[in-house]
Amino acid sequence: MQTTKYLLATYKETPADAEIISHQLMLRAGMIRKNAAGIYAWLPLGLRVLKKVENIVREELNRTGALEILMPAIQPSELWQESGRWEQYGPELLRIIDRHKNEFCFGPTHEEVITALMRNELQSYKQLPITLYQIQTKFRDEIRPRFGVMRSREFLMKDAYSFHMTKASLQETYEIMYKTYQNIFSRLGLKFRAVEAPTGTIGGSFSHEFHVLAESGEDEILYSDASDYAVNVEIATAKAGDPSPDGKGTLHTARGIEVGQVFQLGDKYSKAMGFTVLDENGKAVVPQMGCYGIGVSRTVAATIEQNHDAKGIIWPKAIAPFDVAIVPINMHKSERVREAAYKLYHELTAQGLDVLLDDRNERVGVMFADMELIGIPKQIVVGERGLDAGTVEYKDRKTGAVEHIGLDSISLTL
Ligand code: 5CA
Repeated sequence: MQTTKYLLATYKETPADAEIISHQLMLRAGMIRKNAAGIYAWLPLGLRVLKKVENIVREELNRTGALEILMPAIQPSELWQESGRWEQYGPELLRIIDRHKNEFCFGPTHEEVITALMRNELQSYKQLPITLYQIQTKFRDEIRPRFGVMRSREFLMKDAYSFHMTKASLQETYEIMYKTYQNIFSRLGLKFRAVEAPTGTIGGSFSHEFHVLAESGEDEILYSDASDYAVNVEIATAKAGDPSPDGKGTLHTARGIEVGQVFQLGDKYSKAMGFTVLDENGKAVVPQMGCYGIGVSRTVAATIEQNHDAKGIIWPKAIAPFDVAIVPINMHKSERVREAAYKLYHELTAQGLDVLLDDRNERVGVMFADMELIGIPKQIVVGERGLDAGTVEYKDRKTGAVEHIGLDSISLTL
């Protein structure tokens, strides 16, 4: 991609209404734009990152054998009446009335829809266990949408639902999903903690949240300094300084951003909605259910909270919008620089890399500042002086370290 053909919508000023760094940087880098309170458009640069997160989530879910589907965003009230949540959910549920005066809602989550779907599709124990998932836009009419896409009203979620004949089978899938979440957040390059959690409006008996550790996090967690034990303070019986309940280490507090949550729902929805399958003896059994969510759009913001400096975003390699930026110095005056920059651009692109060539007729300082703001992990600077020596500058966004690398071998470095 060349910047002159791209929508590089960066700006220098810190937006007045953005309180936390990820929100400020997502606006300044030209990733998102506000449409209404808690409702955002994703610009090309932001969407590249969102899609990369989505793809890592999809790859890891597919690896477990979970099946991707796409359910409707708009859901009929009848299903929510069956589960009892039409009354329970309160004003966070955006209710819609159609021209025939039928009531609907914009789905904040999909337990009702998936249960209604599966009670028609699944008849026999032979079809279970099964896990289905989707990556889809949700709407929650949050009382206080804030921090950009971190706590928005419209957001992208991966939600997965599993169905089982026994509690043991549910436990098995729950553990696989837990492990899968660890893989996903590790691949994203995040520092995170799995935390015992309250079940809230989703319900069920047992739950873990996955928290990206960050000062701006809305949740407080207690974690052991000597084991994996951690708990959301909302349900903790211990406090900071106490010995960890697992007998290992001492508890400390930290702040976290909840990027995912897994639940053992038991038969809450299957029972309320009259869903049964036949077991080996032909007896009707109410399936056990689990559900597993990841806030895909929130994860993008959480990643920035952990990966930035005074100059801007520092993307982890796995989800960077571009792998490398080429910054030619005075390309519009030097044919030699232009030629070398384009040659490199075509070579690296052919190599399968996402390359951004800054071909604007701008001062080099402006180009550097933009590439740093949008957080491209590697920068290649092509200039007359380097070319005299047959080299380019290869700069690491995170450390700022610069290497002079032979023009002929740069493609091997990446
Ligand atoms: N049905 C289950 C998961 S299958 C569910 O809805 N779980 S949830 O309520 O925990 O939401 C899943 C994830 O969506 C959360 O962990 C969080 O990362 C994200 N999320 C929830 N509310 C918002 C919001 N207002 N803005 C951005 N992300 C959100």
